[in-house]
Amino acid sequence: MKKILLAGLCLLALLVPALTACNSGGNGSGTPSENTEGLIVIGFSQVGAESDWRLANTKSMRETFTEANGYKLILKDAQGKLENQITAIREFIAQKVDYIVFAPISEEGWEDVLTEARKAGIPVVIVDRMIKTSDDSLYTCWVGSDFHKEGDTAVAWMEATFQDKADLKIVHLQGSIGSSAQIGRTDGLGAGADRNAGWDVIYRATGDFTQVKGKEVMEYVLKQFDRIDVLYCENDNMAFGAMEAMDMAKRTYGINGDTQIISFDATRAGLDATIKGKITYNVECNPLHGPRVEAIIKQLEKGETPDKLAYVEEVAFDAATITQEVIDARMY
Ligand code: GYE
Repeated sequence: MKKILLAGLCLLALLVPALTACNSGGNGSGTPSENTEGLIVIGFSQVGAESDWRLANTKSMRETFTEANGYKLILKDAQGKLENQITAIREFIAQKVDYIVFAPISEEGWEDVLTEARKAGIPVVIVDRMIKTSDDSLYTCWVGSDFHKEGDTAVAWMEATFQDKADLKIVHLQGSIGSSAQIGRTDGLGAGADRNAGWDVIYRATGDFTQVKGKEVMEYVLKQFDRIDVLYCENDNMAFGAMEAMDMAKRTYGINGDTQIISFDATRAGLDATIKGKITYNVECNPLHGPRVEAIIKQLEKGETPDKLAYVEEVAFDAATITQEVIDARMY
């Protein structure tokens, strides 16, 4: 028995340095539990699967961080819960992954776990949404969208389009409260309503970025209000849900209807609805972050310093001018 134990220990002593040496991930040295020889180990904590945008984002990460490309991707779906995301990051630290990548569910709540990651010497790349912290040494860098700009783009279009209207009844369907995407898009409308005396936000509620909740909220809203000029909807999936509710209630929407829908994401399905005139204006949010995160990791592997903050270029689509070619060229 003793002999077996001794032999086991000797084997372990031989293996540990070998595994550590093979684990080429630069700063984050260690021994992840699975067989990762020669691969860079990425722990990626994803928000969930709430929308088409999110599915496209997960796909982009999976397609980029393949073993053929030299990576071992450990992807954890937090199912929309902050505590799951924190647990996932703690697991990545315990596993000694080479890089932690995460899309924060909300902006607050990261100081403790990121301090632990920093102590463990594991670089942290934030993707998509942002965190709120007074200590930006808690993360290596961030890449994602300018959500305030997205909100401002939508509102600038509203100001130009509805300038002749004395008053505007607006329903505001918000994304998951506390997420950067919600905060930026909501702030845009808030500033627009402050500037334009005739704008009246008659109802505001969250639909959590999902089609089901978008529909549910809209069913309630339609019972309360006969006149809705604008539905400012913080993503395509909630807009699809709201459209279902409006169809059922026999309310008209779109360029020829009573309610103009403004949406965000401009996914392929969102643009299909835009070219059909169901969504009047759709602000793009690009989910294809896999290659962007990979470019950052390549820089870090070479000892270079990536930009602390990198914003993705985005445009917006008007039902009046969008073309089928734009939709056909879309990757998501
Ligand atoms: O707009 C929404 C998703 O954070 C940009 O999250 C992302 C948002 C996106 O669920 O559809």
